[in-house]
Amino acid sequence: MDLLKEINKYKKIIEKKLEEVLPKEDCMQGKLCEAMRYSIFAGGKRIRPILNLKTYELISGEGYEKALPLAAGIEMIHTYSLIHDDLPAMDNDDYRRGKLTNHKIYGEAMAILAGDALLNLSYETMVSSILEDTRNSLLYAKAVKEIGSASGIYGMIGGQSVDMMSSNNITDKEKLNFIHNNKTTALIEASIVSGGMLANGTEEEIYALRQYGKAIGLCFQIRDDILDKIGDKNKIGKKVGSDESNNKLTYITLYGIEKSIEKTKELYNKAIDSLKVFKGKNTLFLENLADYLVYREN
Ligand code: GRG
Repeated sequence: MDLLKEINKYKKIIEKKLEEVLPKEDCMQGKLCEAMRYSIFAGGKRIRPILNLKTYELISGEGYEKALPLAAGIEMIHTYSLIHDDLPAMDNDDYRRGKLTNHKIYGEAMAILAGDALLNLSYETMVSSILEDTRNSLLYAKAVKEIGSASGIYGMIGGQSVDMMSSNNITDKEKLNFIHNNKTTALIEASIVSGGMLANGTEEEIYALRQYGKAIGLCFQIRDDILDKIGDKNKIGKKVGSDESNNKLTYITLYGIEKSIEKTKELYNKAIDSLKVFKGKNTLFLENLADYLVYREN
């Protein structure tokens, strides 16, 4: 299987759906729509929505179509979090994905509104499925609850808040795990688990997906920290390997590069192990994606 070809195929599917649900640039709200579109179409990898569609396919044995509203919603949540994370009040970044950040182009007030509008549109898009596909309402509702919980105080926002309030006490392993598990892993895990929930997966299947999600979510974050430190993350304006990245509490500051690389490999094995329950089903994409996350260069 050509993983990159498959990723690109699903990226296009997701981008078509995003195009369908996002407001057009010439809308009445003017700059707001432009700002929303700017970040949504700024070249993200679409890892989370791809995982959502692929997991739905794995568990349901059907095509991805029913999961598309969830996948689009997840990408809107992810994009809003990046817009807000880049704001001066948070990370104060000038560049993201090699392009100027949203507030650098549209100003802080509009960037806040664009993030808020994406967050609301995400739930409008996902909840529409509950109303439109009434035979599967309960499954959609379960999936949306999973995504909402992983994005809020008990997930991404909770992790971000603890991260912001942390001093750089590099011995605080428990805190580092809490931050990673919530800030980054929770939404990745929910992208995977919600696909399985919409497909009406068994308890055993959902458990296995959760374990897979936890392993690749953490692996994704550690790889991100490794790339921040040594790699070319295409982050113009962010000083790779500099004091700016040294100051942050990360796996690298706690364990060093070698041990962190070892940890990503350990997590890869865990992720692959958790897929063993899907005997007879095609888990090749999820296996290859775990491999890609361990070795990714951006
Ligand atoms: C501000 C509510 C709020 C939350 C912020 C996601 C997040 C929480 C902060 C982002 C900071 C960061 C760089 C985290 C490391 C891992 C991560 C989420 C990277 C970005 O995700 P990718 O690589 O991004 O999937 P692309 O650009 O491919 O969409």
